[in-house]
Amino acid sequence: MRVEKELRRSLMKNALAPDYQAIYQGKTKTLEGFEALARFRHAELGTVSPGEFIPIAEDAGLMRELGYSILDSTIATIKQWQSGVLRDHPFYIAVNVSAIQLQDPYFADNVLAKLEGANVSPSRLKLEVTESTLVESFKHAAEQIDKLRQQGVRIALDDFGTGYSSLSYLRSLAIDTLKIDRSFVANLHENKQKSAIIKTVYELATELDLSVVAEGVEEAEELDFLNSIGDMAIQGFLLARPLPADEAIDQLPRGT
Ligand code: G
Ligand code: G
Ligand code: NA
Ligand code: MN
Repeated sequence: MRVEKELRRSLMKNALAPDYQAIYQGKTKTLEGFEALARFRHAELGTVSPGEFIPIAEDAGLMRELGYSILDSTIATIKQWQSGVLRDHPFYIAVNVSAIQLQDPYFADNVLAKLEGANVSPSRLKLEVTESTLVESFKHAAEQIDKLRQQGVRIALDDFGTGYSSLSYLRSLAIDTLKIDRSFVANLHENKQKSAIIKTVYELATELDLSVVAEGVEEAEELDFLNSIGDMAIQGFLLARPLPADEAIDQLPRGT
């Protein structure tokens, strides 16, 4: 109840800025893009994790507004970086989208209008969807996704491999990127099952012309192993933590 009330108040004040976690190409270590991760910082409640406040926002009917607030922050950040420190760099920022957002028949139109209004190219934005996002109303979600992709917004299938029908989504939905869930990445160099699964997912993605992001890379051994499989992008605490916009830029390697 307390979290809900404070969320409402923060939404009204526009006080919910996401953190940004850098994503790098595994072999070259060049910057590829970022993932925006919602953060709710409150003077008394402290930092409430999205794992906690997103279900509350959904139950309270605040997810639509929260989702647009995170998109607005992200688009403002893209606009700032593309004309500043990351001028001439083809970075993107990926935003997580929940089921409720994708059922809005105007979601794609609204996102595209926001991009246009900010003079930000749709290719700068990637949206991350999970199987559970799609399960609710696949047809409606797929329509929104197709519309966004037609204009150049890219789509990643997040937490890949954790659901029970990941493969059927690959058949029926046009996407750009597979994000291999971090449960497969943790200690993969010491685990035959995990390394076999990642190799197979990588081959599948390559056959389907999808790019791959491995999530939750924490150890140098994991990175080495992933690089031995092929060209993929790497996200994880080993290379970067989620940070507020200014800090995310400050910690980039020189010459990025
Ligand atoms: O940042 P963290 O690991 O605590 O995130 C926990 C969960 O919250 C993850 O599953 C992540 O995808 C989700 N999440 C983070 N930011 C957003 C957001 O802006 N919108 C939605 N729908 N989910 C988010
Ligand atoms: O569900 P989703 O994949 O969107 O969740 C991303 C979450 O993973 C974010 O909340 C982020 O904080 C977290 N995360 C990012 N990198 C790492 C990592 O290296 N290790 C762990 N344990 N979590 C990570
Ligand atoms: Na994500
Ligand atoms: Mn994920």
